[in-house]
Amino acid sequence: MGTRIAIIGAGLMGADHAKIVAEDLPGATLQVVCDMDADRARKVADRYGARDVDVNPDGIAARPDVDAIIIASPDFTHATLSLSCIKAGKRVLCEKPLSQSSSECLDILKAEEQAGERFIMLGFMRRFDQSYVEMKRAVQDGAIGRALMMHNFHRNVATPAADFTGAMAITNSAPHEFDVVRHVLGTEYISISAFQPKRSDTLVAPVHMVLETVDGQLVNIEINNNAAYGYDVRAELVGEKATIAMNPVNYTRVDRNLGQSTSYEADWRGRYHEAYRRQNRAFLRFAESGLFPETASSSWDGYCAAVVAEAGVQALNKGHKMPVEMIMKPEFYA
Ligand code: ISE
Repeated sequence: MGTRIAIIGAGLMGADHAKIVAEDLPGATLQVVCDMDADRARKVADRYGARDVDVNPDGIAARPDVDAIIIASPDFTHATLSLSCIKAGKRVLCEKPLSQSSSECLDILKAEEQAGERFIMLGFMRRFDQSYVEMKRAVQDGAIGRALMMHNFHRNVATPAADFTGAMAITNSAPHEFDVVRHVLGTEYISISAFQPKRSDTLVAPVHMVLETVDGQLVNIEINNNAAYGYDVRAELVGEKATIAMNPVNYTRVDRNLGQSTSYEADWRGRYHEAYRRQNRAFLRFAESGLFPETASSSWDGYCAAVVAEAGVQALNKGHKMPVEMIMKPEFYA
């Protein structure tokens, strides 16, 4: 039977997690697919052979036939659902963000500390992507010398919703970079500036951010949610002795008509196919053993990403640099 996993949310990411649990996670059983839309839950459950469906997300944590939970419902539900899982003593893989409010994140930190155990692993899957793994290793083993700067590009074909704003580029998309860059560099940010060029149409323009770290490094992040041509993530880390850059992830290229081309994925599920699977395997081991995986993001990392995003939105709205001010890291997360 293995570890019985419930998935809350049967949208794009919920369906992807259901697929991974059903097809690529030996030792796990897809027990329940839950969505307030019963038809949506049923469709995903039938496609991946879940044992049951549910329409009440608030009741999932307490179900005796569920051992661990993947939260993939809308962003604003993540914090409340995470708290109910901590209360029920069930381990959680929560899609990012933990919450868009840093104070809600603090409630979760408090609940975990009071429980005396870690329950939440956050779905910042890029930490499991081989390119970032190698960049982190290059920093740690000194292969590029002291890291000075990290350049990042994060481009989506189009915004997921018509009412997506520049602020949401910072609260919904950029947290991936906020998290993975501080993970690779092993540091924290002290300030953030944010700028936006003008588009000729009404679509959301790219957001360009510059962050400074406590160790005096610079981090550039371009978030372009309307890049049109494909899902494209790039990163280059500049050290004092060498640089290390991410290669485009492609298995093939086409040579034709005196030219050469490769293709882009339409979204992140293909680009991070392997990272999601590594992440979910790490989550399963966490659910089985209670030992928090070394690479994974914790609730503390979720809090850090939320603080940076809040400062980033203020920097964009006010048009000037904002400090990134976090509480001291609790001993519990050391
Ligand atoms: C989305 O929510 C994600 O998490 C994707 O990984 C990211 O690329 C996209 O920009 C977000 O909107």
